[in-house]
Amino acid sequence: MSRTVIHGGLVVTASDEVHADVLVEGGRIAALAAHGTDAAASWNADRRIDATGKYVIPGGVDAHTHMEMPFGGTMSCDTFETGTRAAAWGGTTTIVDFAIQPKGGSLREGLDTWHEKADGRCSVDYGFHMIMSDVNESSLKQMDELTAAGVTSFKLFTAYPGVFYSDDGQILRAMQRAGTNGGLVMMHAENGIAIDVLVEQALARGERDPRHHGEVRRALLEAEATHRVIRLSQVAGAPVYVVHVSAQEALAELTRARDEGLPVFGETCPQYLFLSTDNLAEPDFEGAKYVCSTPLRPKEHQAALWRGLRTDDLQVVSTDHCPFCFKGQKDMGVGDFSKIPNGMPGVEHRMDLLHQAVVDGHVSRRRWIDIACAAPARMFGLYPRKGTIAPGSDADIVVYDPQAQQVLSAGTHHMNVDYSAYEGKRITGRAETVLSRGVPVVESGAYVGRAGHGAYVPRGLCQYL
Ligand code: DUC
Ligand code: ZN
Ligand code: ZN
Repeated sequence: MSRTVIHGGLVVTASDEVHADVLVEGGRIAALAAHGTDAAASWNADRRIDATGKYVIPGGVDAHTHMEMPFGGTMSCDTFETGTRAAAWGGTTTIVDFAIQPKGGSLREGLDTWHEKADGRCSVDYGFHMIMSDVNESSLKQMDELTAAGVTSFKLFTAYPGVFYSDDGQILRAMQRAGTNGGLVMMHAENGIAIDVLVEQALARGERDPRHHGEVRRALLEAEATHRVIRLSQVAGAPVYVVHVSAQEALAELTRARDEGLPVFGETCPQYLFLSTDNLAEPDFEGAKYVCSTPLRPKEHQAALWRGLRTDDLQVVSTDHCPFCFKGQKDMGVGDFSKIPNGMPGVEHRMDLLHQAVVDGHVSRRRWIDIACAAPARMFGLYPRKGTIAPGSDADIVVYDPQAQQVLSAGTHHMNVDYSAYEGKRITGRAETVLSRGVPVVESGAYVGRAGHGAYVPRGLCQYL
């Protein structure tokens, strides 16, 4: 069995910061020992990685991606191959992507389709959630089967009428079912029925630019839907996880419910922490690059989101990586913002942007690892296999250089999309070496991985309950 020692670095997990050497045997972490001790010095190894002056952190867990997702009349433009390679570049070693139940079809059919897309193509490990686009007697029953098979979370939408939308009765039934089989319902919380009215009225007034996407998807309509799904989950006696929270009013609903002691959880994404409606208002249709749902909000919301991350009212930062090229995809909505495919690229930059947040003083180093690695792993039944550095855990390890300087750009990123949402942004920090189950996928700043190394990971139940 091959042995690797990572020595001299500062091991940072959600709970600790220690100067320790890490012994990797096969694909797992075998031991940690304080740096400079006889124990660490006695380890023989085939490979030694010098992490002096670097952080040794768990590989990132991005619990919200959409590779090759058919949406808005087109397909998100990262495949599992290109998207997981970009993830590896940025120090993310596990993604959880969303398989989709076809309308009128079964959850199993959706899952099989997503397995076909991913199988043999991924650079890093992956799991699946299931989007339920047709909640009925049969699909409700299938939730039990999927939960037992390691797909333990189900996304429903109060948005996108006619596409993914579920009504309150369907949502309640799915939550009740999850309450009995241990699954976790994830909610896209925006009042899609009301939004569609506002879209129609805005277009009729001649408001057709990308910025109107943000205006019609009102913060109050996110807050209203967030309140509703929280109360439905309370009635069902089941937990709920609200995805991509962007409005401070929606966060306030989560905070209130958590103060009441309810098992409600929330995720936000880097785009809501670093970007704003100012980007949506960029001229010459450039704002389309930032069209996603929930939408970007005015800058003032960012402070509330950072505070929510510090106070644990938000537990997870995922990307909602759903890239569409500016040319040939986003431009489907020239002259009509409602036809712009919703989604933004980001899987490569989450770890770096959140490290920048450490540098900027928004979160501590350990909280960085918590929201980007440990909490998503615990939330989605992957812990402690993923999300930490401990004996027995998968050796998904990043040697992170906290001093490295980089400038984010479409010219240098590895996602298969023709723009960067963070073009020109300076970042302090960079993943230098990335191991996936002990195998190098990025080494000294070069990709050395392989499509097909990444394995499907069946997940356990939410570990927050
Ligand atoms: N929001 C997006 O912006 N894209 C994909 C799906 C979603 O809910
Ligand atoms: Zn969504
Ligand atoms: Zn999404």
